[in-house]
Amino acid sequence: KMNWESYHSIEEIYNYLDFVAEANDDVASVEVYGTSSEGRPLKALKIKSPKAKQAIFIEAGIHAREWITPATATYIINQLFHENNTAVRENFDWIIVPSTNPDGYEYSRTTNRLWRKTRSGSRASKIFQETGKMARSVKQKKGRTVASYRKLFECLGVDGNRNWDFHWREGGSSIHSCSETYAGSTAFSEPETKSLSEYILKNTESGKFTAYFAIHSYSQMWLLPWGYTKNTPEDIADLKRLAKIGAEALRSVHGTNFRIGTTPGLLYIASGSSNDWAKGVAGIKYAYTLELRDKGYYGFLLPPKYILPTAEETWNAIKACANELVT
Ligand code: 0X9
Ligand code: ZN
Repeated sequence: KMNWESYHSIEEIYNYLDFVAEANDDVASVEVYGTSSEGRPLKALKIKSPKAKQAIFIEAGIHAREWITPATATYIINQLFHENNTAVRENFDWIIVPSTNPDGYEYSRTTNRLWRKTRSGSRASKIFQETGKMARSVKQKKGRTVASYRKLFECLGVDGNRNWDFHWREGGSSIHSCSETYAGSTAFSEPETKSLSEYILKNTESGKFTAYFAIHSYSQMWLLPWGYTKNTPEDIADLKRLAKIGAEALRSVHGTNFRIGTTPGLLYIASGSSNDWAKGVAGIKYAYTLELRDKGYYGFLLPPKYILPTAEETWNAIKACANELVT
């Protein structure tokens, strides 16, 4: 089982997904849509509703240190199976991925709390450090020195929210592997983003997905596309209208205020994000990024006592959006 009084390991989160799928095996299933760089399964919870005409996709945890986001995603799953929410659940198919970056999450839990990126390169780096030899997975180039290999392994991982193949490596992302916003050597260099994108497209075939929530922390913002440009999509008024409904529902629970705006408007230009790709490539109309609590007092280190209130208000926001989309 699960609780929302403390932050849980990826194993506990995955066990919870399995538990929910087993307890509701008529409608829910766990799908392993890929494998992380370090070999962990990438797991989604899928809910199939026979009469649903629309579907909602929710991803969390692409940034390792944003612990409140996997916790909120499991809470949303919990609520979807609460008897009070049967109607909203049955109006949609749902896919929820509580941790799209399990390697980074575990690294943040065990080694470096403020880790953000994936952990690609970590296996090869470990082999190199322990044996001085190159892993077979690393393409060896002629004339490379030991020092240049050491350099290669100095900085690991890629920003999963700069790695998507839509305006990849344009503004607000870095070509330097040590940067926190490193875009990767190619678009979709990371198994975590590549397989997630393929999984989304596979499920988008039916054209059912109308809403996409990329859940992040922190700063209490409801971010609208685009991230890669200051221009806005032509249907921005529709996106703003639904965002207002969501933010108002969110505020009504504990009084938490969310600002609504585009990423460049409220933060900075960011290209290669999942949010932009979901709208620009997968064609999901209502594609949002939510930045959960708080506004920086605790920042990423949000204490466990705030998990429940944060999850409650976020669920209420998503529920309000869902209800608005059906009626
Ligand atoms: O920079 C990011 O990736 C996100 N902020 S965070 O502090 N969680 O790292 C914001 C991304 C928003 N991007 C789009 N809406 N496209
Ligand atoms: Zn983030």
